[in-house]
Amino acid sequence: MIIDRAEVIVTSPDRNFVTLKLTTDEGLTGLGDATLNGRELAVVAYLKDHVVPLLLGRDAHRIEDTWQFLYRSAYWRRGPVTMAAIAAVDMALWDIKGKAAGMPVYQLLGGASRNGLLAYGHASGKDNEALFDSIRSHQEQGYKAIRVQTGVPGLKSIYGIASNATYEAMEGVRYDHEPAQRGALPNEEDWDTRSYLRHVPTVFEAVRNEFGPELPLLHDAHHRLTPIQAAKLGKSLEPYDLFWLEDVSPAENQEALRLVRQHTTTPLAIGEIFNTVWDYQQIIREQLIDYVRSAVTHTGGISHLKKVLDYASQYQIKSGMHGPTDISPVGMAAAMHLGLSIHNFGIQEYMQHGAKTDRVFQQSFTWEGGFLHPGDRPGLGVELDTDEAGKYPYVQAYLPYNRLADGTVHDW
Ligand code: KDG
Ligand code: MG
Repeated sequence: MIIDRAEVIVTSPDRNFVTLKLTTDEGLTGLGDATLNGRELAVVAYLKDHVVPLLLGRDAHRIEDTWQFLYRSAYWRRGPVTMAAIAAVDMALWDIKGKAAGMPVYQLLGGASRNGLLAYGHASGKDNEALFDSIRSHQEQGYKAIRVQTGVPGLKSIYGIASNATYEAMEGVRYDHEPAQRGALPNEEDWDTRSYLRHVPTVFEAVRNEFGPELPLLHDAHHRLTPIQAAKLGKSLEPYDLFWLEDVSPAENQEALRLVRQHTTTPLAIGEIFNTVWDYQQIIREQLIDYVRSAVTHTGGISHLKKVLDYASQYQIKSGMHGPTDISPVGMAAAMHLGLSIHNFGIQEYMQHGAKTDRVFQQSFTWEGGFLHPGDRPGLGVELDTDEAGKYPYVQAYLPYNRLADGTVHDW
């Protein structure tokens, strides 16, 4: 079975998505997600100019060989653009293999290890009242685990808080939270670490008082803290029994996690901006984290992320795959098939896409009682409606960035 056609489809229903569509000489199609938030067109060029010409005529069944060929023959390894491009090819080939076999991809990965995937949603609010409403609304939607992000007194806008503009753009659907803003320049946000460190524990105390001890709660510090600040936060959140504390310090410094670990028993999750197993080498071997946050889309696809997670499983480290709105329904489906099949599944992040996105990507997954399941359609179970996709051309959008009160650029 030969790869006969490869198309790169860019569409922006509610936000930008990049999708690779492969077609075989037997007429089977496979989809892969190549969306890299705010840098989408770099992956489009990488795919169109350098990958598509190499794929045509290749055996569609040789997934591992194609992965190794794309990774090693480029010479320039790793990096978000390269690994998102390879991920898209990998996902599309798994999709095709599933369709050829007449089986959902999770069956090809070893079959289901559980009945469904516990998922967490994003609750947020500028103040505790708005936050509590958001938590309640997530519980009404069935979420059994909830990420809590909150405004900080004195800061105008901050990561993770849904805005009214977003509600309007999403036709009134609560959408916590879409960080990429359409426009020619990135939005500037402000940041103050001391206020944040003072405020966050008070919010978790209030949430525990209101919602009780059972509800699994998560929080994302989004790479903003130094190791010692991260240690302090982990320690101050211990009484509130978090499911995890995410990205406490910039992820590229693996060693920083040693210091954090020495000071706190709050479970740590990291890795949404990692691309390969090499980024995890030290923190997995030294057991410095509890959850692997990579998305299938940004870590070289199902084949490579499975290797990372198999490695992690030797140390009782579990999956917590990235699933924000910038992971397309194709990338989400790939995460669900992988998550259902591995033994060391932990939790799946699940933000719901908007109605327009759901019209472009027809999906077969189910979401019931707080659990996801990829469905039993052959392949990944997602089809792309090209007419719908064509209605929404690419729109320039950037992630925001942070400045401190004195004007210094800070991690966002
Ligand atoms: O594109 C950036 C987002 O995916 C990221 O900000 C979301 O941190 C995030 C999360 O945990 O979902
Ligand atoms: Mg995150």
